[in-house]
Amino acid sequence: MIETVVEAVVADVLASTQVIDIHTHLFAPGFGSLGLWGIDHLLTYHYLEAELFRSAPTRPEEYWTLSLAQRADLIWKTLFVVNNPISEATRGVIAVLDALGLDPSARTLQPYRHFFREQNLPDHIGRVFKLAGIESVVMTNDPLDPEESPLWNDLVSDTRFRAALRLDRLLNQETTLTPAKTRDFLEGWVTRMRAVYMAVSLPDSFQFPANDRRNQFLTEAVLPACRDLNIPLSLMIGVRRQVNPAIRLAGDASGRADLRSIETLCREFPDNRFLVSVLSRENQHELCVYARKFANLMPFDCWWFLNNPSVVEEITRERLEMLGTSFIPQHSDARILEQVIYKWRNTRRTLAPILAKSYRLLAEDGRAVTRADIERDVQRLFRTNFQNWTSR
Ligand code: HDL
Ligand code: ZN
Repeated sequence: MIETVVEAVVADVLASTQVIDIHTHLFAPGFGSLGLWGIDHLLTYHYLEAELFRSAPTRPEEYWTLSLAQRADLIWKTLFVVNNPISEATRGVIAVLDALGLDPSARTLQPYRHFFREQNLPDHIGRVFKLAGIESVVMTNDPLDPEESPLWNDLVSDTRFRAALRLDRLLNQETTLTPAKTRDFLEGWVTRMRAVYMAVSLPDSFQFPANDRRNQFLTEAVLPACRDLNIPLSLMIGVRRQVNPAIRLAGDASGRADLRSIETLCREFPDNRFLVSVLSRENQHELCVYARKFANLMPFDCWWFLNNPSVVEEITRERLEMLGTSFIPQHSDARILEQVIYKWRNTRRTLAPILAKSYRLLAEDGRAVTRADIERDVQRLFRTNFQNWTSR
């Protein structure tokens, strides 16, 4: 295939392959108001709140006294009217409005509020998933969340929304549970949720081994439970939580972690499978090296502050160079339903030239690829790596 044809075929295969979005903060319709959607939530996304405070004189303490609609109006005026929406997160809202057939240049939110008021959620979810090219998403479910926990009692399941059991409260905060009771607790909830993996976000200071409560619960409860239930453990390492509490969800930062913790975990627990995402750009290359050492380590995604084309390109190229297609390139981390439209448009747009370049180099070195070859690679990156990792 010649150069332009390869690019076009890669773009077409990416566009026509439905992806499994392995980490989101979305909720199935049965979770009611926990599931966020619509223009006011899109605009009060914490990525945009962080940008607001850099471009408006409003202080956080004043901002938090405003209603949701007032906060959304302020963000729209500041980041979309007074300034051009050229950051990733602001341009994303424009892409969502455009994909939904709305004129993204309105000066007020009224026309968008009218549109979303007209939507019926189940149909809207179907339309949004189709526009985003996603087959299903994995939620982030916390059985210790007093708001979420009771909703599992008589939940109407929706196969487009799979569960992941999130362990942050259990592992990063004091609870009354012992390690032994925790193991039973986890096995019960994985069964109830039909969770496809367990997950925890960890600080940049995370160490394993270490003589601390988190290590004890990992060793005596979480890792044995994951092994016996045959599900992976997702480790998301490098968060520095609440460096600026005044801006709430937007107040977290990132830090370089000591990835020897992953080395020890993968080596000492060979019967466990690990999904690993690290938040610091400086940790990415060594994560690839560790993935070459341990076949029970699956690097995944360009997480949070890394989900920007300039960084995604670097991370994805080094993964392809060192791991072939044996990694999971992206998740959306969407918190508001319609965000999957722009997050997956951006991922496909960034991936296309990177994959095309890999095929061009392969052709130059003696082997041209067919469309079927490209389809096989994209299926693996977008779907089967995750399916195989979670369903052995
Ligand atoms: O801990 C996590 O799962 C992170 O993704 C946080 O939720 C973060 O606030 C976020 O939304 N990142 O995109
Ligand atoms: Zn997340």
